Amino acid sequence: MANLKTLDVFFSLNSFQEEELRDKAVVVIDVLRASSTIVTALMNGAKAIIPVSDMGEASKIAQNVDSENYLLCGEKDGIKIEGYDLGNSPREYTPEVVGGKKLIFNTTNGTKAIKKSIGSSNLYIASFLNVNAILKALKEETKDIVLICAGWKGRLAFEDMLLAGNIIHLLSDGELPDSSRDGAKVAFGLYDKYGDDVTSVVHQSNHAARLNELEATDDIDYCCQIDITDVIPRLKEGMITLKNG
Ligand code: 3SL
Repeated sequence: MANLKTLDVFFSLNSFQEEELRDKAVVVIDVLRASSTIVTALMNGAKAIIPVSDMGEASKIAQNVDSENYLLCGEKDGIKIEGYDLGNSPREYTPEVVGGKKLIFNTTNGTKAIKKSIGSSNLYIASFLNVNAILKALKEETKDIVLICAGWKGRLAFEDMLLAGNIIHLLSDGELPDSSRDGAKVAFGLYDKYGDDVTSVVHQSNHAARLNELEATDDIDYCCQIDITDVIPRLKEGMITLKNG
């Protein structure tokens, strides 16, 4: 971890100000389910994902693009938005559906966290599905690193903090770095305690309970898979594309 300066974790999209991200390398995490869906879409051949903050912004963009090449995607409170092509189950984002398309993506917390982080120096999207690929990108970074957990409506989400802790463990070979700020220490400790059994602890989280009510239990198992892909989603000029794509 030769180049690492400081390492911090913000526990929700309401727990930081945009200015705090200036000149930082940022990783946005929303395990259930926005960041897992973004990773899956790129893995399955989507050309780009345009994150938006709300329905107004999504429909403004949708009105001005060629609908053959774009899909309108996302959810509100976990439920697919009426009139959208896709919801937020990563399992909907198959190669047949998203291959070659650009996606306008609007979610309750995840895309808001991404939009709020746009002023950072580099912005990546992490999930358990691509954790080692993100590690590789972070090892090349010379900036301070901030892991942003999207959380749920301003609250902490266990699964996001768990992945943040996993990333810190991997970055530091299991030793808490001296450069860790308080948020990083908490995430590191959480992963230390629960990291041996990611799937079963994530199933016990508050967000898993919400997804169970929406009959999206299979999405939880899907999002807890470790390293099924080496895609590194990175935001550039308002679009998320593959870092080396
Ligand atoms: O909050 C979000 O961005 C979503 O990922 C929430 S949900 O998993 O679709 O409920």
